[in-house]
This record gives sequence, C-alpha cells and structure tokens, in this order.
Amino acid sequence: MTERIVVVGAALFDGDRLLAARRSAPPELAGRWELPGGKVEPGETPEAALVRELHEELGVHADPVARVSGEWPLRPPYVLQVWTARLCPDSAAPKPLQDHDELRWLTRDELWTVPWLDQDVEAVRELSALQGR
Ligand code: 9L3
Ligand code: MG
Repeated sequence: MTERIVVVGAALFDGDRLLAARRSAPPELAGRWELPGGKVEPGETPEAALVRELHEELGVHADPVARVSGEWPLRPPYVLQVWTARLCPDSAAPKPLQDHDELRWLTRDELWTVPWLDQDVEAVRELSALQGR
C-alpha cells in the first residue's frame, strides 16, 4: 500500500484578511483558488514544508502559527492539512511566482467570493468557524 503524503496548505492572515491564491496549473485546477502550499518532502516536517512552499510560491517569509484541526482527502495518496501562518516582519509582500496567477486578501465578507478548489472548501469552512466568520 502506498503511504499517504501530506500536502500542507497555508491560511496566511494579515489581520483578519486571508490570502487566497488562484492556480494557473495544472490545467484541471487552473482558475480555482486555494490556500497556497504543497507536498511535504521526505524527512521534512509539515511546518518546514509550509515555510519552504510559501517562500517558493509567493517569495515571502512566513511563520506557521497553529494546525487547523482536520485532514481532507485529495487525489490518493495525498491528504490536505492546514496551518494558520503569519508574514514575518521582514517579509516582502506575496507575489504569484509559480503555480498561481492572482492573489487576493479576502476580508471575512469576501471569503466565499472566489471559487475555491473543492478540497479547500472544507478547510476554509473550518477556518471561518474558528474565526467566527
Ligand atoms: N492541493 C489542494 N489544495 C491546496 C494545495 C496547496 C494543494 N491548498 C492539491 C493540488 C495538487 C496537490 O494538492 O493536486 C499538490 O499540490 P501542489 O504541490 O501542486 O501545490
Ligand atoms: Mg503548491
């Protein structure tokens, strides 16, 4: 049996605005919005993967804050786990460097104005419950 592989998604907050990223690849996911992140590499902690992915994808320095409870199935063998995260004081503003073509900071009222990936909907719902959104 193939082991399951964790994909980390970042709920990056600036105050109470949440960063959403529109995927540009692969074609079947393009145009849908996600919590940025990616696959945890062998020997890597999920927190380290989160920091690495946010740097690669968005050019930012960010710190993981807390794991969001829950785990959501992706295409096997992948499962999605989510951490809240904050930009470090020295960080540049996020830019879509790879895999995304647009970024948006969503206020609580705007949370459901983008077409999230199906797998991210449950995670965003969990986040909104956490934040009383
Ligand atoms: N995925 C779903 N939601 C997310 C992320 C970061 C990733 N919030 C899915 C999309 C891909 C797979 O996980 O099928 C691996 O992600 P990536 O490494 O292409 O970002
Ligand atoms: Mg990614």
